[in-house]
Amino acid sequence: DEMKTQHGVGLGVHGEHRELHISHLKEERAGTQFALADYSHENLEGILTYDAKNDWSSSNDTIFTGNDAAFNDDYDRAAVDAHYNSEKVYEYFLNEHGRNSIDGEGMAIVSNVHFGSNYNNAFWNGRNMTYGDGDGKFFISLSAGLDVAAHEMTHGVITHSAGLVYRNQSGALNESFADIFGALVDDSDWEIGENIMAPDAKANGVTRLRSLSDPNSVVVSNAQRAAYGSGVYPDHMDEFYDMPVSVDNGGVHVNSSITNHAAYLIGQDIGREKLGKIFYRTLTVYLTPYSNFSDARQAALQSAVDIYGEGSVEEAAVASGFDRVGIY
Ligand code: ASN
Ligand code: ZN
Repeated sequence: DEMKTQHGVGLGVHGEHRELHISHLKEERAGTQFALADYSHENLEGILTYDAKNDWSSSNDTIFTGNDAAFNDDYDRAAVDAHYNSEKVYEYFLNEHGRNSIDGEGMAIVSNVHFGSNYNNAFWNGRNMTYGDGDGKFFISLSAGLDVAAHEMTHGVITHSAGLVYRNQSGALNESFADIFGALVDDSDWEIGENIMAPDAKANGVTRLRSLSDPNSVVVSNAQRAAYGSGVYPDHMDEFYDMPVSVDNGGVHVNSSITNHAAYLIGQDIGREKLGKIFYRTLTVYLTPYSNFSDARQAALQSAVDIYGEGSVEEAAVASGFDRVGIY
């Protein structure tokens, strides 16, 4: 098959008009098709969007295709957003941090959409991103969230950098960096998942998944509540959930909110761009697989000193942010 870079268009989950990089796929028997395969970026293997076709395999390799360059069908929407958002996250890491893709060496960025049936989640499986369609009650298609895409892709960046082990405090840091970069990629808000909530969730007051600015304002999910007892996301070490590893890998999705909130406080002081610089350096230069919250504080302080100097206001902002959530 010969694949040639093309310009395409599509409709996003919320009806946005999207400009896309796609490919022209010439197959002798099947006729001419267009694929969500973006080969337009120099030194990048590609941004590829696959169709899981409601199967429960997250490592299929069927490229998402259409008969023309306009991906406007209802079924296309989740794929259009995964494809579009992947490119946005790629550009963020490249332009803000000089990182070329997930591994820093131009590896292909692969998303699988229409994973499973009514699946209310998205994940990084160690090699690619995978998105459920949601059940339409709690979630809509999860690829509709740029912050969700950035969260999942950051898990990939972490795999290829600090390698934070996915349990207890190192796991909560893994989750937290995914949320922090999720929030930083996604324009100006400090919320995660505000674009993927479905009507029933909103009717019950669940308007986002997590909040970096005010973690306490979000109640933990039904599934989490069963395990944690009722509760809200913590914003201070006084509220740390001491969970067994059998529960959410030791509470990685809730204790992450403590360092999330520290990042928010730092961002309030010095702005999102400097926060991103400091936390990117923290993640890619200093953190290691078993780093804990206290290590993250030290690493962020050192990163601030490296970039902005000893005694800088940026260093002070980092100290203050971690102080205020009780991490020393
Ligand atoms: N969406 C979740 C995450 O990225 C899925 C999971 O718990 N693995 O963390
Ligand atoms: Zn995650």
